[in-house]
Amino acid sequence: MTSTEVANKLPKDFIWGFATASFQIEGSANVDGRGKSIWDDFSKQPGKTMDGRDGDVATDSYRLWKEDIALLAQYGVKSYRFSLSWSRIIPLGGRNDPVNPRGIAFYSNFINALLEHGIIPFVTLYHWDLPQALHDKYGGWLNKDEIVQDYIRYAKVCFQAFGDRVKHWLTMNEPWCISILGYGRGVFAPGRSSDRGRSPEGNSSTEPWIVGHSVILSHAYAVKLYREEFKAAQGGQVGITLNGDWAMPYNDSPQNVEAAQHALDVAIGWFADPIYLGHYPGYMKQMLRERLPEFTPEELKVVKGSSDFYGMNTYTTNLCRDGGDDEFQGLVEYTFIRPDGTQLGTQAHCAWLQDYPQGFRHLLNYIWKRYKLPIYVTENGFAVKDEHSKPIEEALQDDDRVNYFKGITASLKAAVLEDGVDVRAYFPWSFLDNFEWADGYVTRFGVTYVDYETQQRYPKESAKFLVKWFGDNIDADDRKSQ
Ligand code: GBH
Repeated sequence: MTSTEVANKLPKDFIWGFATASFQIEGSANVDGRGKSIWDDFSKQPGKTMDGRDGDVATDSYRLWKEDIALLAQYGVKSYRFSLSWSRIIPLGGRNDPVNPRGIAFYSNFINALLEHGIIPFVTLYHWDLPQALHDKYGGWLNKDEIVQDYIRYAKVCFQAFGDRVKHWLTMNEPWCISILGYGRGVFAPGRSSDRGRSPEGNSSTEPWIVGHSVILSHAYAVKLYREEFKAAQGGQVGITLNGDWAMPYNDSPQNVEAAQHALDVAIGWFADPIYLGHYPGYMKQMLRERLPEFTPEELKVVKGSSDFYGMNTYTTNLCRDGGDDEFQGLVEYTFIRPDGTQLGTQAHCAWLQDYPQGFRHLLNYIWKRYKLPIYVTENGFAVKDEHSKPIEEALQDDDRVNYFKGITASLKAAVLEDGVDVRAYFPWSFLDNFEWADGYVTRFGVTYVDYETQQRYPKESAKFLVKWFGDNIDADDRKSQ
């Protein structure tokens, strides 16, 4: 490129690929020495998933992993984001419990096969599947002193076993979801909540904040370990990935402008502010007072600066109005209906998701200005309304998802090339339709259709769109010689 030419492509080392998580795809729950995770029994309890189905088979990817990698290679992805199942690697989870060699062998072979296909492994250590034994023994994330040590040991086993080949690590997926959905709303495992209709145990006003604190510390001490004992030899990067959607004031009233910031403080700042800035957001302290745990000065030193990059999972935009009593949203009400009665965007299958690509560009700018680190977008995607009840041929024409990704990729390019935001990676969610947690198999996020009767995979139009878009919009190595 000559100096007079304006860049119109993403840089050549931009990483893109698709994402998944262990419990959502693997199945083979009782195979090769795997221990149970908190999702195994939870998903089998009546009423916990929309279709009453569990994760025992999912997309059968533990057995079909070679086919999955062949499809990724066919798509031509540069990278694949997947997560490790803690209870396959350490069936009972704890720091003195035995490591399962068959669990290590599975992921080791998987990583080797990715590398043989030239696909960069992007590995999440924890995507919500806590070993059941740790929950039973001491309450899992509720017990800071125990869980931090057990998590560090798990991380160490993974760095030792895979770190010679894995150079991109994510410690945790979406701590807000772990805390709020698991211990506040009680809709995700372990399902604790103050709502006694939902759970015999739990305290939604205290437990989520305790859990969030444990997750931050577990992340931070695992990163410290990586930096002190592995980074020099292995040379990888390690960080956390946070969920968070753009918050837009419902109108320009000062209360609603402030409400939008409060929404961001609880959705994102709760974790990002301590990790990148070294303190909980002032608004969280004001809202929760003594219910918000405190870091010791020694802990804070470990927490601040504990992520090499900003890992971002984002799906939608919420219009924000001051009020209500939902602390999990910062005492802010969310809506998709504008003051003039129009909808923000196309409605997805899930109530919480509408398509509003401008919000993605705003969020990238907000994160970049506030946290000042390169951004890896590790999840972003759309579930087409009623896709599960369409015949396959129709489901493959996933126009709403294609439009979603058209909007998002345009916003991504504008953020990088016009706004100067340093985005280094983009992973659409998800590689495959899969076990969508409390939605069971009703909600489909895949760019690849999975026929659960046969476990056949069929690329949707959205997969074709994304493959072509990234092929066209990343600078080729040989660009200079053109
Ligand atoms: C991701 O979370 C997950 O990482 C992934 O495993 C999952 O399959 C994917 O989304 C699709 O859902 O109405 O209060 O219950 C997305 C972030 C944040 C989206 C919480 C749903 C619901 C909030 N999620 N949100 S609430």
